Amino acid sequence: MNIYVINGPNINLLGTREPEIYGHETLDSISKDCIKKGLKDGHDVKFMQSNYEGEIVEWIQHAIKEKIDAIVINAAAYTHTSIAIHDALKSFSGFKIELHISNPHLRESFRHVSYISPVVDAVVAGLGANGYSHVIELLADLQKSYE
Ligand code: CA2
Repeated sequence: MNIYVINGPNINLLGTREPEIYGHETLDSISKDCIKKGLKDGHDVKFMQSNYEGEIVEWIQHAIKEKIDAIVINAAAYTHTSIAIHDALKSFSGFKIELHISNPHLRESFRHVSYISPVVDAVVAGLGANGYSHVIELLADLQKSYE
């Protein structure tokens, strides 16, 4: 499978601040781990992070054009605000997983609404940074069970 792992604003700060919420791992180490685990199963995993909503929309459009098999998206704060990312994901017909490091439902009420959840196949939240590699490991099986 060709897999895009798309990360939204401030995820580049992982491992540098708020370790009690987001842990000690950096995005770089998470991405290296996922690429390695993906390769083992024959997946091509591409990691991306942007602080800009439009750039995330463009990556999703690129995934549509290139017929990428799956998108794993942690839209970060845009989860709770972005109709643009919702609309772009709706047009992507591959397998889609919304991922969060923390469980937003245990946090402030403004994090309880997701504009992403209605347009994805599955949501993974609260597994910490390990959630990324778990999802990559399970992706091929998950996709089959959702077909
Ligand atoms: O739990 C998640 O993965 C979130 O998507 C993270 C977002 C937050 O707005 C969502 O409600 C839940 C925030 C990402 C900020 O990442 C930081 C990492 C380290 C230090 C500061 C921020």
